[in-house]
Amino acid sequence: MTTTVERPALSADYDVLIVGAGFAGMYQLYRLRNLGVRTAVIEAGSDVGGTWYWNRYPGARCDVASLEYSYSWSKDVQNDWVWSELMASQPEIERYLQYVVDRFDLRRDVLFNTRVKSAHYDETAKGWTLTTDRGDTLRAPFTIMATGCLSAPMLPNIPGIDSFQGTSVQTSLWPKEGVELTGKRVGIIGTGSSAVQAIPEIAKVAGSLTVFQRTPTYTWPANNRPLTDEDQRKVRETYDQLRETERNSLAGIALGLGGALYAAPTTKIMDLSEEERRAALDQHGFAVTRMFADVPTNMEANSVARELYGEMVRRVVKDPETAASLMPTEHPIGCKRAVIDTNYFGTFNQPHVSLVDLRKDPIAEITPGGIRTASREHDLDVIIYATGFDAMTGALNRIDIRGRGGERLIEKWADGPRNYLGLMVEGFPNLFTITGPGSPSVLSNMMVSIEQHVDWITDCLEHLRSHGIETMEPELEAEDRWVDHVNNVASGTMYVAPSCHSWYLGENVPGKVRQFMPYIGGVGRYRQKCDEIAANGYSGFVLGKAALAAV
Ligand code: FAD
Ligand code: N01
Repeated sequence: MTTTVERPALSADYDVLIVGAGFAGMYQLYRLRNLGVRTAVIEAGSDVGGTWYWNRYPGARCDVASLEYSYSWSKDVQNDWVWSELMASQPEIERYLQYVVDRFDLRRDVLFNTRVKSAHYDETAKGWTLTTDRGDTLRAPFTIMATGCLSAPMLPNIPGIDSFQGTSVQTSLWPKEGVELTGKRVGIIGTGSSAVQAIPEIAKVAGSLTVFQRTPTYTWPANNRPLTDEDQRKVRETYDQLRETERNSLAGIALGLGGALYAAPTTKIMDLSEEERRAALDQHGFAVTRMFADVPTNMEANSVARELYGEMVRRVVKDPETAASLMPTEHPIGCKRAVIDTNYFGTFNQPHVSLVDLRKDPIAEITPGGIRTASREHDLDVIIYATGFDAMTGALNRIDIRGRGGERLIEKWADGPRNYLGLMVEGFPNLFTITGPGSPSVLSNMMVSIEQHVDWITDCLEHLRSHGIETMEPELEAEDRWVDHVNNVASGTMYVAPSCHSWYLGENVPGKVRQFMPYIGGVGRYRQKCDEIAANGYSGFVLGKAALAAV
């Protein structure tokens, strides 16, 4: 059920402002309301959902089992909600969040259709002033950015992009009313997770589908399926244990439910004979490359796995030229975010689906009638941009955020994001970021990381209130140490290999400095660190009026 609410009247007395009404913002609102804290949420969209409100493209679904990619904080919700599939589709995930929001009556504190333009720290008032695109000014001592890591859509800078006379649409801004694709000549630019999910679905209805690929993708079968009563019963019996395992794991995933982020394997591909490798390929198909411990860490093992992957592409894709173009050759397996699919490669065997390999035949321009590549014009009715996001820092940098002394966050982060624990930034007191850079965030089941951050922030605010502390921000040394630690643990891994180009590194955004943004240390270890810091009276943070007055 979706309940339309009037825009709530603004108050002069907020304690905390939250920006964003996705899974993070809604759980944060719930926690703060229970503390009796006066809170408003500001959301650009017309409803809750965040990622699952904006990304409505055909085929959109999660790739972590929904029984795990769901809130754990309400046992009632956990017991009452029934997921229909192993990995739920966008409409079901959106419905789920709407159900939670209705159940706890959360909408009444959200200002929808309202985008925060600026957030400035006022040193005299010791608080934040936010302005919006609707002319609002909101003030509160604390602000929490629940603005999302994959919420700042990227449109490529291709000449003529505005000249197209047909329908242009981004997967990440897919209109609620849908896009007419039936019988149309559809072109899609990009072959990341969004495109890989969308392509097989669009091929089912389009008159023709042309895929414009710059970098081929390693993608693994989703093995999605309907969930049985037996599946649900088994999980419900051990839910508490499962959630505890998630919280202390590497990637926020417990064993045995499937999804893209599997348990760490132990066998090494380099220990297998050629015959054994072939046998593994016959048995496991594409998934073979994810089953060996040395593939993510040893370049030679990675190359062997790449050969097997290529062999698998050739087995599935009938046209040898298309198969060759679809085979990733330049980057190692595991350096980019895992992609999962349902019949991605098989889709290219359909006569109305074609691939344009942009490495051989680059896009020259968008024209009124379609896309012109170096070799020819492709006439299209619809162009879909599945071209990704300015990840992790994009949503924050699109707000004019200024801290002490008017320092701009975008300038502080000009050489890459700097913060403490991914939670707070030196020079920006009383500003929290949920799943910010420098935290496990996008390397995990995000639901686990979101809940951990919301709980930590809520406990922290309670601590500040009960100790009469007005301000909090990281010490510069603590921040520097944390940034060094985040970089050190990532160095030498596949993620930062010179041949790797990924949004984790910010390389998809022109001008963005190459820095691996999430924290690779694992959600369990990270949680422990955050808890220790809190237990030590928030070590590494400067607390209170007196300390800050001296800065
Ligand atoms: P979001 O859901 O991104 O919500 C942020 C909200 O903030 C948005 O609604 C946005 O409109 C709002 N906002 C931003 N800036 C402003 C502003 N200036 N003013 C007002 N409002 C603003 N993660 C997983 O762990 N597993 C998955 O299977 C998975 N699948 C994904 C599939 C897709 C297609 C995408 C794009 C991401 C996926 N993710 C997945 C990551 C996903 O983003 C997170 O799991 C999670 O939904 C993030 O929730 P959030 O509330 O932190 O942010
Ligand atoms: O974006 P991407 P996405 N010309 O950045 C191409 C999550 N997610 O929206 O690699 C031509 O991965 C670009 O090419 P290249 C998940 O975390 C999860 O697909 O830069 N091509 C690439 O192919 C994911 O990682 C799910 O050479 C251009 C594509 O566009 C993240 O969101 C589903 C181009 C962008 O791929 C982002 O995924 C969907 C240009 N000018 C999303 N510019 C799940 O299944 C860009 N490209 C859980």
